Amino acid sequence: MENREFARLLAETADLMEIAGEDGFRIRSYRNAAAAIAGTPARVEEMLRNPERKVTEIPGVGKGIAAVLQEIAERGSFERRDELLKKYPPGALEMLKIQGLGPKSLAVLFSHFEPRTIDDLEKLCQEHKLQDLPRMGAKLEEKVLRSIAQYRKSAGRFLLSYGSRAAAELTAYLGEKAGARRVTAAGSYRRGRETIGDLDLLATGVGAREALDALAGHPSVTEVLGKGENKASVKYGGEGLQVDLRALPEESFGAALQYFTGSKEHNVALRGRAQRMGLTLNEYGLARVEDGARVAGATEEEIYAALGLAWIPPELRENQGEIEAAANGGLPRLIEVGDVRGDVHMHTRETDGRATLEEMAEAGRAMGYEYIAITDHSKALAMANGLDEKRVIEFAQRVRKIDQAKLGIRVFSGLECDIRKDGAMDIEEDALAQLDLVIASVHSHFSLEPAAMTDRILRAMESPSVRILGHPTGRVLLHRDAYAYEFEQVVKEAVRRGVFLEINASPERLDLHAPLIRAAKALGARFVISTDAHDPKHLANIRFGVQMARRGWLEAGDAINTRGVEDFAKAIEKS
Ligand code: DGT
Ligand code: CA
Ligand code: CA
Ligand code: ZN
Repeated sequence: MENREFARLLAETADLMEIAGEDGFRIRSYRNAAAAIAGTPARVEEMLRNPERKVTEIPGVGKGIAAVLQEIAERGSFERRDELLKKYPPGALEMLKIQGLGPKSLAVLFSHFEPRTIDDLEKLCQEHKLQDLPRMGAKLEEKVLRSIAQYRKSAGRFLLSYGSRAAAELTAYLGEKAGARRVTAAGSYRRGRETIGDLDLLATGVGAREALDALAGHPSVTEVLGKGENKASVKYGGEGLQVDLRALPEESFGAALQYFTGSKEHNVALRGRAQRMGLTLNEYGLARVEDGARVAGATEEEIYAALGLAWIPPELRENQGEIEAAANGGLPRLIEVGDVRGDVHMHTRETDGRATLEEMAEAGRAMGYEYIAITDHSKALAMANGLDEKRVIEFAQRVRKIDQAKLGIRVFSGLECDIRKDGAMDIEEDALAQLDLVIASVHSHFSLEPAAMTDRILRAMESPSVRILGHPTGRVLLHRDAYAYEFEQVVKEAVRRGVFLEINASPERLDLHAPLIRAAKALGARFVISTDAHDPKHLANIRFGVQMARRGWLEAGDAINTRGVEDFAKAIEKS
């Protein structure tokens, strides 16, 4: 079992304890332990098995939690959790995922009504029952209804980053256990969609059949949904990601990869093209209709070529004009991870990050970057210990003094400055002017009327120091929708003022998303791709941001942080 799985069970139980109105100290100890376990590099499962190690070495894990972890490792749950799950309806954990309903509100709700499922909760809101309860009103009912709709849309989907960990783990495992030489991930995962419904794996060549059996034996596989000659389907991990593994002969690998990469819309359009050329395309290959003679199938390249097309990168396969572009030499030369020369949005211990400036610089250097920008939070984010004017100035001076040659990487002094409700910047202009790079971000009041939100962001960009609009739509995947505003108007203003739009590579955000990236590019926008790292290891998330940029048809030149350090410095000079 993975650390995050242990952490999830603890955090979930803490929520239930809070609904039950239990002692705050105990609840906190569960939450702290959950956070520590999620962030610890050592594997809890391993530590529990190894007599020379103790889980109590993890800060925040005492004897009590250690016993709980032991129980989880043995049977996947623990006594306290089971008791609480019995006390509350089965839908309670789901209801906790609904925005606007914290444990405290749920406690009140449960003491007056008996909703057992999300559907019951929805009905209570529609019948305006929440309004009768203390500190709840019509606004909350609306918010909960919106959030339920959002929850239903996202239920059963998984973050791309989760798919990525699962794919890496399973591919390595199948190689080791079954000697499978070639296991490749297809489906929405390969297309780099920000969330995936399930994970589609293909095995070809040596060990492919054996891989079907081996998959069922993986320690994180909780259920085998089906297993046949050529296919196995399983549930993986505590949240039940479905994994489909298909075994294929070598000669149809390209056709199968093409077929199972999708998207369905792309495939339908491609098959139409094949038909018009007297060909038929399926997961086994491309063949002539008249005599069934095989034309292509071993590689994707030969299939696309036989259809008169350049090979189309998976990220573009959404039937959004990529087939036409591939036919007439109009495909973009998509940006690649290696093009990125600096990461320009990250946090340190100064606010809510985990590492020091020097550690982040070292991590940036290890990524092969020429530069980074440290962009901690501003004071409006009091919970994150955001910087006030005085600390902003001190920080800028500190960066000026550090020995950049010794660090081996250029460090820009920056700030992720909150945009207040009225559009004012959270930090005085004089202090902002001392910094190399200011990102303006919305972190509060997400549900303003669209017109007010538009004005708010437009006003923020009036600050001459602002160079980047951070995570421009504010969405949090599977959790919170984008806030509404006049995107086009904001982009036009950003273009006019030389403000770059962020493609935030944090796996929970991936904001901007592809259609908006493409729309913004058409309006002349330029971008930065940055990770918003709160830990040195988050810098590796850049690849998800790059994948999003690729889905938005971006080339290297469209992102400012593909430039060398001097050019980048010039691009962020204040107007
Ligand atoms: P997901 O899993 O919801 O994130 O999205 P996909 O795109 O991975 O969809 P999935 O797993 O149902 O199928 C994987 C690919 O296989 C899909 O992108 C295209 C192909 N495929 C599956 N079923 C069909 C089908 O009935 N017709 C066509 N044309 N393609 C299909
Ligand atoms: Ca899939
Ligand atoms: Ca599938
Ligand atoms: Zn932010």
